[in-house]
Amino acid sequence: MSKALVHPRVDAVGEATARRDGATFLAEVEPRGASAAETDARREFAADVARDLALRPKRLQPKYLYDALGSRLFEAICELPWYRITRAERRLLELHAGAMTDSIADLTGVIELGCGSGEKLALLAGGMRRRARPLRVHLVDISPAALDLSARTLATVPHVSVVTHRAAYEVGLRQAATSPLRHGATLVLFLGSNIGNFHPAEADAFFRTVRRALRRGDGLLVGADLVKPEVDLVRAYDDPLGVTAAFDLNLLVRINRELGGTFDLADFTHEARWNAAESRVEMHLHCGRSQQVAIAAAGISVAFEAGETIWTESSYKYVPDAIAARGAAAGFACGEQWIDADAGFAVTLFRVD
Ligand code: AVI
Repeated sequence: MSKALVHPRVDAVGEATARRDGATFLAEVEPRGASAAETDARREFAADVARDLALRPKRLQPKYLYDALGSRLFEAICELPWYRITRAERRLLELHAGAMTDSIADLTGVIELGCGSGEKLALLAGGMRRRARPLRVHLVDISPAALDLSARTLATVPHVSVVTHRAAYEVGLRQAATSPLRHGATLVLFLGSNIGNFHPAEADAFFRTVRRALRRGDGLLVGADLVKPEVDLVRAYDDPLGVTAAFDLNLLVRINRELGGTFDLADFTHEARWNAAESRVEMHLHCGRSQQVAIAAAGISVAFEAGETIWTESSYKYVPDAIAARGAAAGFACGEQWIDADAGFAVTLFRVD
């Protein structure tokens, strides 16, 4: 592993200077009329970047991949022939929506965490076989654009009413689960293999949080990508068209634009690695030559060695029993599992008994 050093100005005077520089930069680049929430979000981004680039190996958090361009690039990834998650899950929902929802008696509410386009929820709601009562749908996402698009998609589905929560999963889940209008049973959806972007301890914490928010008779539906041959996994995350590379590199573009970074894109290349011991695909940005990169809003100048990488994302791949075991450890009963053997993808239903 590299011995590259971060060189924030560490003496008391220098630290104060760095902090003032960062604050000055943030004030200069903040668009006129930015809300307090936007200003706070940018400050948090700067603080996270400063902390994570000081780690060994250097890291950046995957949630920052999704600015407006990053979200578009992710949508394009979902259309790529080498990235099969989205289509496999859609197929399973089309085929089994009735069975997935039938086993939750008196289903009147759905909470979707990370709502995407709303298309999957529309499939599920449209495929429900018995609909004695209207279905109240809570969409939870930090992206207003995703909430908007999902709400519009679901507006075309009969008997569905929509409530949006612009919030992180945990906060939105709490808001939706404590709604005074909640009655009957609730099904939480966590689709798209988003569970794969959690490290094991985070995945366990996620299952426990959802379990705590639910009551007897409720359910949780989780989509998870499965372990498959390395060549397929690596191609899914390093596609021949370079869309995933653009998605990854855009994080540096975003740091340059929003935080006054000096990353030279020509020096960084995208890399996807299968880490078999940890059962995850890792995305890294590989630095081709040694250099210093300044990030004004974070008040840092970071040293890179040639060959060093920034680890930007992990996508854990499961075997079917392992995903069931994660839910069971949090107190769920594992109901049924639907598997697309061709693409290697599973949707698992957990119940609260
Ligand atoms: C959102 N998430 C489930 C995707 C994944 O497969 O881990 C993000 C992604 N990263 C690169 N390609 C897709």
